[in-house]
Amino acid sequence: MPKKLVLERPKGFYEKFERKPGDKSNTHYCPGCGHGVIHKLIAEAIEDLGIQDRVIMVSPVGCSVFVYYYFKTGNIQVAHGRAPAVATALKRANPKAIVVSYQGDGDLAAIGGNNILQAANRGEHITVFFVNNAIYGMTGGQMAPTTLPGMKTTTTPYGRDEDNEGPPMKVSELLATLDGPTYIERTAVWDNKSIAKTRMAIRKALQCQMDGKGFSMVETLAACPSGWKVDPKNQYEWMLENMQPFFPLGVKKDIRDERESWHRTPRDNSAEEVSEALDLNVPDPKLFPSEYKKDSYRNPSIKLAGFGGQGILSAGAMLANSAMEQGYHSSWIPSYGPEMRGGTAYCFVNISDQEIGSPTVSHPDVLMAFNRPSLEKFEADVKTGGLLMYDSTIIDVEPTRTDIEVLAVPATKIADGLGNTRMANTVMTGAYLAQTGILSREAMEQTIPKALKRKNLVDANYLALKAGMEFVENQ
Ligand SMILES: Cc1ncc(C[n+]2csc(CCOP(=O)(O)OP(=O)(O)O)c2C)c(N)n1
Ligand code: SF4
Repeated sequence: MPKKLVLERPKGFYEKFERKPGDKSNTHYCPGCGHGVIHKLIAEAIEDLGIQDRVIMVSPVGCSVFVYYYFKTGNIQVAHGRAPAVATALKRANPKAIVVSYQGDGDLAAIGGNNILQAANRGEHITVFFVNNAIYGMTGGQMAPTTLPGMKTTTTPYGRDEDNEGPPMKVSELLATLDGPTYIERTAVWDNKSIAKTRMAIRKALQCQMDGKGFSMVETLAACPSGWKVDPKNQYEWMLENMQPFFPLGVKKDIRDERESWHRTPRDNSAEEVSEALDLNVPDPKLFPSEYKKDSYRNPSIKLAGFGGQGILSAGAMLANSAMEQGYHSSWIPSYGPEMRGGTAYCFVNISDQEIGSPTVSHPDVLMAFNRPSLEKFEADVKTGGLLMYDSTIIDVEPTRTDIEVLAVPATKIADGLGNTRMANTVMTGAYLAQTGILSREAMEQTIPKALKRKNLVDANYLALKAGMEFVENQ
């Protein structure tokens, strides 16, 4: 009986591509684009290897940004060039997942050059499909690190000049020199034979990860007729003539047989071990009990904002540290302006009796504004029912919100009375403690000497803390 040929979409793809209304059967790629062929080979491999329920595709920025509309797998879309870093995290958090980073040459070799280098060097257990079409396709055909000598692009209108722009980057050869990777092969999709080899290489790379053998990558030379301004009918000849000489095909590294199968196990150190290694005090939750003034003051997310040099970041760090001393979970993230003095500075602090999901704060429960631009910029972000504290010595406007609690603290004036206006941050911190009761003065007093580089300022800061607290208590 003759074999029946069945043409159907691989199960690794969605049945319908729901990217936009209308035609649900086609991808967004231009006619002749290499991405479509490579997608199909990967989708077939996922189906045949039986790993669809374990695959997480990491899609890049570039023409293949919409990978997640096509692959019926786990999907995550990431910032330009950062796929190897995100893939690293996904794999380390889910060692049983098969994590695939799909990247173009602008994404992988230009903006993400260091990302791929470090991930390969660490021997991350991920699989990278690197589509080398020698150009930035999505943005209209600029030079990529892999652009060929003499090739005209919008940024090399006279052709890539090796004296000026350097020669094309051979990423596979480069990564193959590292100890980390296990399997690296360069293939192409310019005729049936090369497509068959790419099919095999894709399967080997995925199998390498399934076997726990470490980092695998397949670089595939692919067409971008739109970027190259080449008629799709002639693209294969063009590739053979122009790409092949610079990017020799073949296996660049393959030590799968020599490598033991191994899996990275996430570190699972106890709180005591971490505290000992980092020389931290093990917090005793009973040491300084909180006396919340209101239930809404529990578990605050706080934004402190002002000019660089006002001690915004150190006030935030002191709050987060003393929360830790008191047995809370806490987080602190600084944000620096480019200037050392006088630029903007703000930080996010979370204090919680629960684990903290995300350290960033877009809508704070508490805003501490230390200058007028910060008040004007961030007042609107405070959650309804939240608390806005501002330094009324230097902010000469009043907040306008009526659905939040507002506390004007003449922090700079109080600090000036104590001999140093730069302690306004500690005054404000004291006011916050007294207003909310969330942290004890004792916990804060333990933190101050650790936070201050100049030890002669410790006593003055104790006074500033006390003065801030008394200001609120005497209201
Ligand atoms: C941070 C950042 N920088 C620049 C861009 C603009 N940008 C979008 S796609 C792209 C190049 C993509 O080229 P490549 O990785 O070769 O993929 P292709 O489009 O050829 O598939 C650039 C520079 C961006 N989106 N984000
Ligand atoms: S611009 Fe190039 S890479 Fe992008 S879809 Fe079109 S042919 Fe493919």
